[in-house]
Amino acid sequence: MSLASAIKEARDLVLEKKEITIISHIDADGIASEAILSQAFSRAGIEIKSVFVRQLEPLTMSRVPKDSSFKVFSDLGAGHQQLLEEKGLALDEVLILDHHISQPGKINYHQVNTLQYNYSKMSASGLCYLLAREIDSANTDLAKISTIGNVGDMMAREDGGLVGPARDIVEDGILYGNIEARKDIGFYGLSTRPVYLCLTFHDDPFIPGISNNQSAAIKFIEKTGVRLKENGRFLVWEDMTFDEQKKFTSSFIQYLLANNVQVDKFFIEHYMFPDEPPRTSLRNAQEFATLLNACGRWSKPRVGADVCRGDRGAAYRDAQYMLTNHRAVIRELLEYIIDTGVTELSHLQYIDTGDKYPDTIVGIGAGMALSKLNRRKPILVICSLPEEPEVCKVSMRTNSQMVEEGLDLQDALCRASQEVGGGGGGHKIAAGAYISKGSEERFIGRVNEILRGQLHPKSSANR
Ligand SMILES: [Mn+2]
Repeated sequence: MSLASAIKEARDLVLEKKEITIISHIDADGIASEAILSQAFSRAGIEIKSVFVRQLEPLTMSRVPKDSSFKVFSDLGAGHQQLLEEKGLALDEVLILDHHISQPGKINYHQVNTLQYNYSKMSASGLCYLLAREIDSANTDLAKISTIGNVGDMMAREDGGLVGPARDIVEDGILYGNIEARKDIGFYGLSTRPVYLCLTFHDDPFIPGISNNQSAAIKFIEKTGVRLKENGRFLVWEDMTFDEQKKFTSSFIQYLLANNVQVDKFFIEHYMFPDEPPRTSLRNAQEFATLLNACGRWSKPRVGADVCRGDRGAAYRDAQYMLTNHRAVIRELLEYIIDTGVTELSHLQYIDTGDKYPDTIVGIGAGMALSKLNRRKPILVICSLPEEPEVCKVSMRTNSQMVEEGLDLQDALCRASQEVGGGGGGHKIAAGAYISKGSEERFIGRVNEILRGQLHPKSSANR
């Protein structure tokens, strides 16, 4: 069956229902998924309820209501079908829309999974959008939310933009008029971050002499002749005139060439939202996704979903507050890692942050710390989980240079965690795992060996 016909089947399934409970994940993709489904279903006259969970486990399953409503699981469910069975959910009560690896149980639930169609570059919010559009072709306004989810789940990370069906969804948004796709300099924060900070914080690829060096970044901008400030306020990329952007870009390219850095890696496709106010986090997919992630990580996914649904009052204020808080804690974690120092092994560096920081942000902090440490050694951060004292969470980050040289963190963490009875997943550049307390040392040693094997595949040390 093709994806299109699977989506049609899913539509027939939901359209005959009167009440639906949406169960979704708390990250940007899960929040976007819920915001898309809730709107598509309500517009079709279906009564809806939503539940957000951090992950499906016996404990969180209790939040899935035992009632007559049809259950739609988005951005989760595929890997935990056994839990749905244990909950007593019957075959005709469930639809799963997911992009994670499926673990079939005894009941063969209705499932649409991107992996069934070999689409590894589209996440759950992509599937939710396709379903929404199948329910009513007028739902193309939701392509924007889907694009936020796809970008938030790093689907655009490896190819300089979204590709395949996720890119087709962008096209719907362009036609509708609420997305603008623009190939531009690959800075994060085009709408809210002063350009000199975009330069300072840009560390992958690393800009020699400029990354992590604020005064050099300011000097560079001054040299290009574009305005650094206007009326005492630092300019963000979007504030600059087209001519200034052109001028900046050509100086930047010259600088990269002079420093032997591959230029094309610095240009990516951005997804801008012309219907949102300039200089806000709502203005482009990357920053909007960060806003949603901040809501999820501070246990307020519903606030993020309300912002997706258009709330620019209380929900937007709360979301902005969480974003500010989110950034402050990440900055604190970053300082903690740098001040405390990491332990270096031959092929990685690690630190245990214990229970000092929430496990939901250690990965981000690790990624930011990496550029200030030895960039050739991936960073591994271990932290404990307050609700699960038997388990540690591991987050690991590297950069595109090291991925190009052969590193694959997902492979390393999956293999090493399985050997100690845990589990892992993620991407080549960023991955995570859960392991049992007490196995940390053995686990880290194994990850180090696997990374060595990835970099030196022919060496005899790699078995
Ligand atoms: Mn996802």
